[in-house]
Amino acid sequence: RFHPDRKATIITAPFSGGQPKNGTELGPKFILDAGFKSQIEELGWQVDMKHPLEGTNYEDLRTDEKDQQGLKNVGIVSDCCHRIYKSIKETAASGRLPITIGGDHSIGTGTLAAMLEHNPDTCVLWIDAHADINTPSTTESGNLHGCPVSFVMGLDSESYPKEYQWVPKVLKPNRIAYIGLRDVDAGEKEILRKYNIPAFSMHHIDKYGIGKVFEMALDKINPNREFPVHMSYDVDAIDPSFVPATGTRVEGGLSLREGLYIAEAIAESGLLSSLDIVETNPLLGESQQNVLDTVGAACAIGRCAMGQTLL
Ligand code: 4U7
Ligand code: MN
Ligand code: MN
Ligand code: MN
Repeated sequence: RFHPDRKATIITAPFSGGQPKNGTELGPKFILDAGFKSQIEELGWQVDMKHPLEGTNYEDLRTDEKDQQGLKNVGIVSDCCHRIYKSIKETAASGRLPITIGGDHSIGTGTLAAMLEHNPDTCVLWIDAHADINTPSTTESGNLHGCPVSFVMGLDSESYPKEYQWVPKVLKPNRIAYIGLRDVDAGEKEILRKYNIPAFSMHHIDKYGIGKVFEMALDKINPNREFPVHMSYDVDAIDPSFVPATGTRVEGGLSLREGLYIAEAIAESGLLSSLDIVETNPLLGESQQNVLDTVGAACAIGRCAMGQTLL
């Protein structure tokens, strides 16, 4: 069991440069205003905070233009990820469990790089409607929140912009598993197949049930349940009827209970070593209730992963 002394650090990542919509940068504020820190403290964790993006003005610099390579906002995304990376490395080195609150999922490059350098045995559960494994050559949108996994894997590395050269290529394809997929680009499917990356889609969840799928995912990447697990949780994995305030909604997602079950199960395993909760966009709800539901779900994911419903 990792982190028996229950010390965690909330790392805020108010960032939207990995995708084109305003508001993702407000995720951390809404989640914290909903009482997230004290909710985790009530579970017996000692919690402190880090704000590695303080003093930046990425929102003013974000554009919707593609560079010659077809990528958007490479400079700010790389800078942001590097700050997150340093902050998480420090946090993990001090023996605390980093909980990174986004922000869009482009920050995943920073978290993955930090946790895999901290412990190269780390394996990854990527909970998402999307595979986020586009490379600069396969991405059609040019939005870097669709690419965070590829950079740390070093896929198509000859196509990387110079800004990304600091990223260590530390993630092996047999150390990441996906749960919740239902919108995967053709180029991404090819990558998943080519590297034989374990990917559990909504189809598998319907077929086997979420309990079995969770076990199957861990069996692939962590068969002896010995390695620490980084869980990167994109709230769009959960169906938009429960989590409407997010930028890339895809129908037919996890029920709220299935989504929380995944977080509870990782807590139950005792293997969690770090957690991202990303892609909450409080400006995208059509009503106040939509925003409350989404922020509430993001907080619940965090509480469940940190042990709330363990009896
Ligand atoms: B998220 C997409 F084309 N694959 O690359 C892309 F469908 O972090 C979506 O999972 C990426 O929300 C979604 O732009 C990124 C698209
Ligand atoms: Mn997604
Ligand atoms: Mn994502
Ligand atoms: Mn999204």
